[in-house]
Parts: sequence; structure tokens; C-alpha cells
Amino acid sequence: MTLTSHFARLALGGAIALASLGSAQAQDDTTLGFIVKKPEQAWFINEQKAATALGEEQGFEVVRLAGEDGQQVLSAIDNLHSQGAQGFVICPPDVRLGPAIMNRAEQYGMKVVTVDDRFVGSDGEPMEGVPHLGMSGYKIGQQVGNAIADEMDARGWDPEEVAALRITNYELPTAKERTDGATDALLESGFPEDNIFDAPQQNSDTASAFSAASPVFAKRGDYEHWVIFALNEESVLGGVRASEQYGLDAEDVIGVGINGSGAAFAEFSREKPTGFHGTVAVSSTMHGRKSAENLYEWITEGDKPQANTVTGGTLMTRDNWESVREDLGL
Ligand code: FCA
Repeated sequence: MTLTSHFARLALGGAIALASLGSAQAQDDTTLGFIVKKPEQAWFINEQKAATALGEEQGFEVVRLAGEDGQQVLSAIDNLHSQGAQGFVICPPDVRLGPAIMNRAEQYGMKVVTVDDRFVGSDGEPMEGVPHLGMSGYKIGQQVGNAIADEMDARGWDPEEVAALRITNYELPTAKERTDGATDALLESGFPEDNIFDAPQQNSDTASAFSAASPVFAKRGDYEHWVIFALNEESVLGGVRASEQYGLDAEDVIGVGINGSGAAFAEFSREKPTGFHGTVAVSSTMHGRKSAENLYEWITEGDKPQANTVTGGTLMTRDNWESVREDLGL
């Protein structure tokens, strides 16, 4: 045997050994999916980014996928299965898809945790068996209502002469909890119930809120001062944009959202203040990291996460947004 062929054989042997080591390792590797209903929204971009960063630190892979409707979610699950994923975190496009999603996941033996929007079973109740992490909707809604009442006070508005635009999404329990909390806090502050006008939106984004809000302003031209609230800041921004289009000035509008994501930062960074007064910020970084970590520990150590984890929020305005952002790791 020539020296060259001996080396060639050694090199080949080494390559085979490396290749088999690689596949043994791949079998041990953990891959998780992170499926979100609105992949273009800053809240969800940040959640997926935070989960990916945690995976890089702890040595697991995160596959980020969009699930904007039921069909896309089911394809995403098939896709994850073909990539060898052992489970996924999901914020579903419709909470009533819970049973169908679980059915597909169980066929593949995948573990599932929900984030933000909790699955609802065929009985209309939350699916307790699927661990969930989400915000404390009612309490955060109350913070919104209190922030609005305080700002009305600061501007010296008489509640009798103020209209409230309540952008609702009653199909989604967390959304209802949030707008209910805000309503109760406003009523407690002395806001007249008859001055609250509903704008039911079809979705949880700016466009659907804008469409829902516009006719309400048009119908209630008798009010000069408006307050606006909804399940999230994207929707409040839709309401604020509709108020501008209707011709209301920024100083006549107090919109308070929820999330504290890039949508709010962009608004606070504008040179002139708008009717978007503030937002109750919740850490999307923490939601992304914690939900992925819970799932990872469940897969690798067998510890099923608790049934429901709730998180709180902090009021963020044009004046303090940069420091709140830093505190929340956003
Ligand atoms: C829902 C909303 C999001 C965010 C999240 C925590 O999914 O649509 O904007 O508020 O809850």
C-alpha cells in the first residue's frame, strides 16, 4: 500500500466516524417550533427572536413559523415534524382551533405549549391540559382604564363630555378580559357608561381596528374629546389613525394600548405627539424566552409546565418609554 492511499483510507475512516458522530448528536438534539398568528407584528417578531436567542444559549434549535389561519398552522406542524421537532410553542390565529391543533400534534407525539392566546376546547372552556403563558388580561386592562382616567384628569376634561371608543374582539378571551378591565376601571373613575361606543374588530391588527373605528367617529360627531382602548396597541393605533382621518387633533384624543412593542416605539419617536398617549408594556422578550424554556424543560427533563402563568405590565408613555423598554429587556 502506498503512503498516499493509507492516508486516504485514514482520512475516509475519519470522515465516516465524524459523520456517524454527527448523526448520533442530531438524534439527541432538540428542535422546537415557535408558531405565531401575526408574524409581521413587532410583538411576535420579538417573542420569536427571544426564543431563538435562548436556544442559542442553551443549545436547542428554534424554527420560527407563521400560522395565520388553521390551514397554515397544520402545515407548519407537518413541516416541524419533518424537521424532527419534538414540540412547539404557539400563539394560535383562532383559539377555537385548539382541539384540531392538539390532534395533529398528538399524531406526531409533539408537546405543545401556548403563549398569549389560550386554546379553548369544544366546551368553550380553556384547555387546561395545554400549559399556557399569557398576560393578566383583566389587570392590565384596568391599568389602561386608570391611565386614561388620570390623563383625562390632567387635561381637565369633564367625563360627561368625553366619548370612549372601545375596540372589541370578543371572540378572543384575553381580548375581552382586557377591554372589560379597562371599562370597569373607567366606570369606577366616574366615566358615564352611555358614552362608551363599541367598534368590533375582525382581527387583532391596525387595519381591522381602523375599519371598525371609522364609522363610530362619523356617527358621533357631537363629541370633541375621545378616549380609545382595545386589546393591544396595534388596534389602538388603528383607532388613533381613524380619529386623525376624521379630523380630530392629538390633544383631543387619549389612546392607551397594551404590549410595548416596536409599534409603540415608532409612535413615541415621532417628532410631534399623537393621540396615542401610552401603552401598558409587557415583556415580549420574557414571554418568548419563558414559553420556549418551559417547553424545552418539558421535552428534555419531563417537567410539565404549570397550567397557566400570568404576567403583569408597566405604563409606558412618550416620557418614559426608553427607560421602561430597557427595564423590560425589549
Ligand atoms: C394577543 C394580542 C397581541 C399581544 C398578545 C400578548 O395575542 O393579539 O398583540 O397582546 O396577546
